Amino acid sequence: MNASSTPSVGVIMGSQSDWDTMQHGCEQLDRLGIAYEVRIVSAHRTPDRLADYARTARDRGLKVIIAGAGGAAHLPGMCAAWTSLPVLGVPVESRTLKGQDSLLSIVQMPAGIPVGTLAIGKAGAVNAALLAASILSISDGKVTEALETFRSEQTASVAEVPAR
Ligand code: RP5
Repeated sequence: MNASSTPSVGVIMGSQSDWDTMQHGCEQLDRLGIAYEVRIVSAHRTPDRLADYARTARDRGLKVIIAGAGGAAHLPGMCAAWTSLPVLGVPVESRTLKGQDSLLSIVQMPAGIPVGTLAIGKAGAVNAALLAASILSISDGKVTEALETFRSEQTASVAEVPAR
């Protein structure tokens, strides 16, 4: 984890069990050199922790929050209710419904309180980190550079002919 400077991204998740998914987003933030913090914050098991976290987030210097949750995934929406920072929701793949429940819980926010919803699982966690980087890049040239380098390297890594 990049702990050398004030975190600009808050990565929160509803349970320890979400870490297997959310770690991929954290690894992407590491690759881009973006400082972040990680917390377990449950909308229903630790509601006061969530309120405190989200209400103080902007004053503590956070600029974007990535929230991952599974099942009846209230966390991103409730977090967005407590802060006007951008909140990116990652639907964690649930055991029973394979994350369809998480996706629909997060994406179907009523008009007025938005949550930017990503794909279910690892792809969503990685893309949440990349989207957070895009948001930060508006006012941070170092992040812009890191993001463009990542994209160039990704492009260069794609073979033109498939291995057989
Ligand atoms: C949600 O319930 C969490 O985000 C997690 O994805 C899901 C299951 O939690 P555990 O029962 O594994 O703690 O709140």
